[in-house]
Amino acid sequence: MHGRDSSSGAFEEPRMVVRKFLARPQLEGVGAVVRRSIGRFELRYFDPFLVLDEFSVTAPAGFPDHPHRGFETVTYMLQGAVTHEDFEGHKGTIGPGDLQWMTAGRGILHSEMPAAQGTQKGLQLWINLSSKQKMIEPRYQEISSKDIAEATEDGIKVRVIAGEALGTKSPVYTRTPTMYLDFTLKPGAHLRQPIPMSWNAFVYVLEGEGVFGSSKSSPVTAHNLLLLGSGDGLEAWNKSSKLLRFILVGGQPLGEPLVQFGPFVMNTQEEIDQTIDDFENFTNGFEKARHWRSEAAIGLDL
Ligand code: FJE
Ligand code: FE
Repeated sequence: MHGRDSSSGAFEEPRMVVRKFLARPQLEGVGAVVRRSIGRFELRYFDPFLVLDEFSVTAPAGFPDHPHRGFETVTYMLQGAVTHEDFEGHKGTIGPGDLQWMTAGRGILHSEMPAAQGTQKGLQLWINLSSKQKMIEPRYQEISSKDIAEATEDGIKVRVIAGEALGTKSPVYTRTPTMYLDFTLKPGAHLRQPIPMSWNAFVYVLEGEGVFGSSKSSPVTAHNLLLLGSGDGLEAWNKSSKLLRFILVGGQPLGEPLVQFGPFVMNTQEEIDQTIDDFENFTNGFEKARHWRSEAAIGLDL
């Protein structure tokens, strides 16, 4: 076969695993536990990805009122539910399998708190925005589990959060071009998934054990992040007797300077200074932060 046909899973140069990180639990927010892979000290930034957290939160722990500017947060629920409310009055609850793709742009102040008994689990990915898009109007894309595109083929199930797989496309609009695929492979299944050549891409294992890159490599278990090297696709195998579940995420690198101060991500120190000024003085997108507190924070008397 000649040329490239991304819809049929054809590619020429499989990507190998170049680095592996085990994400261990740490405390974030108020009493919440996250397994942070991207965004920790040894892996500050994997352009365009700033943070990948596998979070676990049980009331009264959570992520009360905090701001964001200059990037997007993508929250994908695995178990339980999280209620979010922001300073514009946007409020909602996302449950198992639901997705919230939030473009913070010039500024969001919000809370993200448990909405059910027991432990709420999910993934939160922070995707950087280009310098031209950092100050755009905030926007949400929310997709409930039943509306997330799914495809099944030869022992492989994919939920297409962003991008395309097995001929199925996600309706999510990505400002920084991104693919985000949730794969479940039955025992014996073999996946071949195209990835654009120039993109950075990683795998994060959620459940079971998988063989990635080369069929001879050792199996990788849950909570491991795998950075993929150059190439135009991923090969993965489930050689175990249990289900294998992992996400495959890829994005077009921005190649821009990065200055981060917590939840503010800009290109220069000047822009960060301006952002702190805007947040303290309720300007340039933070106007509504002046008189706002979340109902969650009021209820907890924070
Ligand atoms: C944040 C610390 C934080 N990972 N996963 C500092 F914890 C957060 C934050 C989150 C977060 C929220 C959810 Cl729902 C899931 C998360 C970090 O809110 F924004 C800063 N700045
Ligand atoms: Fe947040």
